[in-house]
Amino acid sequence: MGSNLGDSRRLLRDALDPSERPAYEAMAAAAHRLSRGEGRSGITSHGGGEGRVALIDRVDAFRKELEAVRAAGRTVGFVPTMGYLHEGHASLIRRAAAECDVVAVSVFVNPLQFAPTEDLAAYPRDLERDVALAEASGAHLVLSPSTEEMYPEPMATTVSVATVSEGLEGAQRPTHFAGVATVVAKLLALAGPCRAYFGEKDFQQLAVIRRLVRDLSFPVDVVGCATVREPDGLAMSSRNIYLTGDERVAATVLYRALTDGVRLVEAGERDPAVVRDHMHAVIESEPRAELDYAEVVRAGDLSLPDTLSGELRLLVAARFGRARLIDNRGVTI
Ligand code: PAJ
Repeated sequence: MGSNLGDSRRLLRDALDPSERPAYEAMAAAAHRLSRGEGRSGITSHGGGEGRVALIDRVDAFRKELEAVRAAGRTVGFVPTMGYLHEGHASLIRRAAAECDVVAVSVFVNPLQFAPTEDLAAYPRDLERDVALAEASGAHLVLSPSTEEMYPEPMATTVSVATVSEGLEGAQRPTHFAGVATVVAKLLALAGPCRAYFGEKDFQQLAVIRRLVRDLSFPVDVVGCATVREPDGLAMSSRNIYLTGDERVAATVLYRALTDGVRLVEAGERDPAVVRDHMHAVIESEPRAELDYAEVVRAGDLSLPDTLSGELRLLVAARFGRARLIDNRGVTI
């Protein structure tokens, strides 16, 4: 078997133009390593079918795998997540699989982006299910490092992105975006040149990451993907698991407020305060909702316009019991 593989690989290689042989060799070696699954340091293979996904818990192994993929002339798509994957994450992985040769997903609940009062310990986790869902959506590698593997010593370096981090979520969660920017910078450094997929669901996060990549010249194309919703409009989120039955019904008020806001703008309203106040009133009409903010900003830099024009984003945040939920919609006039 081994020598057959070797013979056929040699035959194929010899048929190629000499200039193409190194790339072919690197690709064949990477494919062989991926198909072998077990036995590599920090890597195990999962899943029963043809498309076995490699589960990697070591950051060096992850870096090497993706380097081998690129050495073979193949492109990398990367989808960073905190796990407990749902259809929103799956849509990012499917898009990456449609646009890239090899898709890597990271599953890491990043302590740096949680304040001491937030839900780090309670954040839902189910790695086995995540690996199955990632594989079914087209992923080839899942990086799932421990906290010690990601942060072997307390981080002395923090990446913080001014301006776009400051309002909205940044005002409510002052240390959050530095935690996000720091882990994303580290994950992108590990992944190397790639297309990286992020959801518009976390619109401010997407703006922070775009700015980070631009300012620090990461060799990464950031791809923003549309929000996936439940049939009643609620944006999918790992945190929806915290909602009781009544809160789950109440939480649809966020999408209703955004939809009303978009309609107002489309109907000609140009005063941001009117749109904001209307969204406030809609959310406050729901007794189970505790409003954090409702705002209309310029989509590009999240700044507050005096008069509404161009590409705009409406953003809302509210608490429903234990769950703090965010959502947003765009409108262009
Ligand atoms: P997490 O909340 O797991 O989300 C991972 C990615 O999935 C993010 O880019 C997020 O915007 C996207 N996503 C979540 N819900 C979505 C939905 N309903 N539709 C479309 N995309 C959706 O965001 C994070 O993790 C972390 O902050 C991370 C970037 C991984 C850094 O730790």
